[in-house]
Amino acid sequence: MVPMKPGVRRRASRPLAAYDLFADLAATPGREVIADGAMILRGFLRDEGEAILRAIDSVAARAPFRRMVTPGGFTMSAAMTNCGRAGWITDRRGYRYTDVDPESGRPWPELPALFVDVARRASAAAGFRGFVPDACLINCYEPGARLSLHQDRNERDFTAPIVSVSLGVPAIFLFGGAERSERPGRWRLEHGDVVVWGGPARLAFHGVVALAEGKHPLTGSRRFNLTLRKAL
Ligand code: MD3
Ligand code: FE
Repeated sequence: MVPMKPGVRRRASRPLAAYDLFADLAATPGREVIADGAMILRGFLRDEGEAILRAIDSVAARAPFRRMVTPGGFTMSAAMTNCGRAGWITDRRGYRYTDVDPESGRPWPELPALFVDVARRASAAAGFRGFVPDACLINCYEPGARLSLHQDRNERDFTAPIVSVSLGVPAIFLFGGAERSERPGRWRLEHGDVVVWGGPARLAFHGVVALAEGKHPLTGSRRFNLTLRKAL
């Protein structure tokens, strides 16, 4: 038997695997719990921002950022690209993962080893075991760009967490509940902050408020977000 820390309650039955240490790790300084299963790791990658931005540049050299069209015909305000075995796209036919970049017909660039390592370290810091991403969506926000409330549902396995990395100009992140109608909470995410979303938070509604004007020494007026996922 593993002795239980006093004051830490665990579920009698664990509904979702690989998430059993969440409550203990949430008590670490610099951690903020958004909801059960969703944890901010403040400044987790502050010292690695430049290296991650260089890796984003090398992905974008082979698969340039582009603004995609939703099935309803709207052009998204954030520009996106992907790396990994699967890349998330949207067009008039729907939202889905593809193994090739539709703009070039070539496979998406490989996941940089640094991104795989970041996903492993961050998910472990939030108590999720064995997370290996195969997809990374990279979002680029200019002032005014936003992401309306949505769920991430195009992945096959909802037991895997999602790791998101914020770089550049800070943004206000919206975190709602299981229903779109639930009024979302607001969380400011800054350069180097990482959020891990899993367990009961995996299918929560979320979005990003229109980016304010700002200046960051490494990205100028822009914000980048990496979303590391297990898509396949
Ligand atoms: C909460 N991107 O690309 S990832 C997205 O800042 C997306 O660009 C946001 O949402 C951005 O789909 C932030 C944060 C995120 C990702 C998945 C989640 C939050 C989540 C899944 C469940 C709950
Ligand atoms: Fe999302």
